[in-house]
Amino acid sequence: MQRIYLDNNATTIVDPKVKEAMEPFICQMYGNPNSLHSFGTETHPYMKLAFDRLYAGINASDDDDIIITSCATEGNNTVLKGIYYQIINGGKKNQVITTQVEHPCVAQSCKFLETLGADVIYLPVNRDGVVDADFLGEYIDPDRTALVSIMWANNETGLIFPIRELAALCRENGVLFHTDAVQAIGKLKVDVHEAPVDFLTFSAHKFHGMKGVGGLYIRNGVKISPLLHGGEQMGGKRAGTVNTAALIGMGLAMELASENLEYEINEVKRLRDKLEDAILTVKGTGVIGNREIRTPNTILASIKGVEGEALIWDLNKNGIAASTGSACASESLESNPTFVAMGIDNELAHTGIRLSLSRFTTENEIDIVISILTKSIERLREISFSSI
Ligand code: 7TS
Repeated sequence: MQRIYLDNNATTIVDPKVKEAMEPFICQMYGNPNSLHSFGTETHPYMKLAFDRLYAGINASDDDDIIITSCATEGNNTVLKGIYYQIINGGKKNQVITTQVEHPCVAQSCKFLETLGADVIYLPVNRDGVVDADFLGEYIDPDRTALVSIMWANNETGLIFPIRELAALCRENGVLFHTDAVQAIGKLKVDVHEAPVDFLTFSAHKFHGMKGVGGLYIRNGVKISPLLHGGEQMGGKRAGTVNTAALIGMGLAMELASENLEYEINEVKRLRDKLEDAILTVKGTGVIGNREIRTPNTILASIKGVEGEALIWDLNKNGIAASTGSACASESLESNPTFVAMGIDNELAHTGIRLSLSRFTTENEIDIVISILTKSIERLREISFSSI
């Protein structure tokens, strides 16, 4: 049976070119990059190239920092806890503003900061499923707000937040701004000059690099306490021996993400729209959010009368990998803040599935998915109807 992977918001295939670039650093050039001998020093030019590619990928300046982390969860924890110890703890600015739809690694870090005495505001999203600058402006208090943390694009819906405006507003008010750009890299133009963010998190496995490696961008001059203390790696901002092979692979993955951006925005979107149109021809279906303000690869569909999980199982039996919209961010779709804000009724909300494509998805695969998915929906509806 042919297997088709449509869960690219959870993780992506490693690009074979990335795998090839990493291989020499596993069993040949395996020295610790901090060692003085040639096993260590011979990795330096490759690591420098990887950093150059990461800086170019998000248009960072030479004097900004990018620290290498183990994942986006670490990057996001570093920002939130780092800001606590740098600014909030015992100071006058003790407020963090975030949204109700962040990934759990941001949401749970915020909950933890609350136990330490921080005041956290969780903004609801509007009817478009995002937060706009006017709304954020009502909550920012330059004397009290230490940090605003808002994702660039949502992992469940794909909806894109107006990061340029949100970051600019924070800059005007002297408030630090962090964005979790995990779902944006490779799908949207990410430029830290156009969008004046102070911190930005990314994770290689979401853009065809390895799992277990990511990056945190820190604007020049912005101070943050490290999460991991130890050696002097990453200029003292993140101790621990870096995963050399994974970093070198992530550098190439970032360059390939930039090179393939046009393809993603046009061709992946075309395939996504084809699948979405086919889903919408089935009676009683809905897709969350305007497709023009969604990442080009994502569909969160809702299918009346069909349990999301039952559909995932049925698709899986037929070789298709998708996920329920609730996989990461919320207990159930009925209580999903995006669904609530967008007025999606309970019955539709109960029945979500997320389909996420990548540049490795083919037209033939989409045609097969359309055929299997529409039959699955029909079959599951018959079963649920006959069991009433
Ligand atoms: N932030 C966002 C927006 C994410 O989508 C994810 C993973 C993370 C952070 C965590 O990344 P990691 O590098 O620590 O793994 N999101 C998902 C998802 O949507 N389904 O599975 C994982």
